[in-house]
Amino acid sequence: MDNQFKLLQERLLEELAKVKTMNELHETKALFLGKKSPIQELFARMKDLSIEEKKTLGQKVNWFKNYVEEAIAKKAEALEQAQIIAQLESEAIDVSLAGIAFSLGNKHPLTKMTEEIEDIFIGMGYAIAEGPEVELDLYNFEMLNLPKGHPAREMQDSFYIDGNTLLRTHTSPVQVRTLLAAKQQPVKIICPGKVYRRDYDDATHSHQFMQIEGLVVDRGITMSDLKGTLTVLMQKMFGSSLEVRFRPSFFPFTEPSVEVDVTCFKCKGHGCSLCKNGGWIEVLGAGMVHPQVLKMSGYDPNEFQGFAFGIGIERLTMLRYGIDDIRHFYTDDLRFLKQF
Ligand code: 2U9
Repeated sequence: MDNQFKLLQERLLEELAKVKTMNELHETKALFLGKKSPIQELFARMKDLSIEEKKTLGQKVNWFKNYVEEAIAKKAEALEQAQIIAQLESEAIDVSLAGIAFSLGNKHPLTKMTEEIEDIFIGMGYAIAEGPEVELDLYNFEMLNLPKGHPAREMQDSFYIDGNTLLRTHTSPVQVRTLLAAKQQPVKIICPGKVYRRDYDDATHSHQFMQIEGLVVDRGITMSDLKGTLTVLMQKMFGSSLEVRFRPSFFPFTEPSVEVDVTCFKCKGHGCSLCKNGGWIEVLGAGMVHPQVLKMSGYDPNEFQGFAFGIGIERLTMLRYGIDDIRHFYTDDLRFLKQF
């Protein structure tokens, strides 16, 4: 009998040595303690033994059972440990390896300039309005005091889609749409966006460029509101010591109209190549909204007045950073774009 246990013990150790997985371990356990195992056979045989024999065999069987369970538990622990070690090894990170460099992009200079101007106007209580780039002749020209055949239309040679539809030549139609929707309520907006003109592309012209236009319509708006607002804008952008000059000009949609110059921010007005020795740089156009334009959008010019302005984003960005060719903005050369 003792010999039988010894053999079982040896077989158990042999089997356990072969076990590689938890499943195999369960199978081995069943082999030695399960229903058809030799141990169960011994139990079954016990009923035919004397009390004394039962006692001795019972003790041995129990001892063997404990022995098997302990050996199985030890093997289970060893398997778990081995699995953890294998996992750790497979997931190991070599912290001394060189990393993969992430290249962080940056905003396009035109986006940066647009956002900077937007922030200044938001700070003065303006809302941002946007509209379609494919526009009706009615909103792009007619309602801005540029009827069919008006000579000023030719200065904005346009991309027509059909007789009534074109790519907008300025963002002014967004202002017209806003006025119509506001139905005689005051309006205070800026309109950033892309505009299109049939132009030959060169260092200072592009058939597509960006504008920000602004419009304030309310009771009692005067030319001094226009001057104050645009002076604040320029001083916030180029420094508080900058001087602003308003020269008479002409636009069909404003009366009176002005061109706005600032003291050259490169030479502070002494004269240099940037300001062509004049000491002043032209930065934008503006004016009081023409009474006819107010009337066409449903506002009584005797009750409402307004001022409007237009900024060419490319030109302003070129002046600020000393960029000599407008085409740099559109050719996606990283050597250019990474400088902003
Ligand atoms: C409404 C009434 C008036 C918009 C204005 C300008 C003056 C202007 C140019 C700047 C450089 C165009 O991009 S540019 O070539 N724009 O000088 N724009 S006043 O006036 C409006 C607009 C809408 C209803």
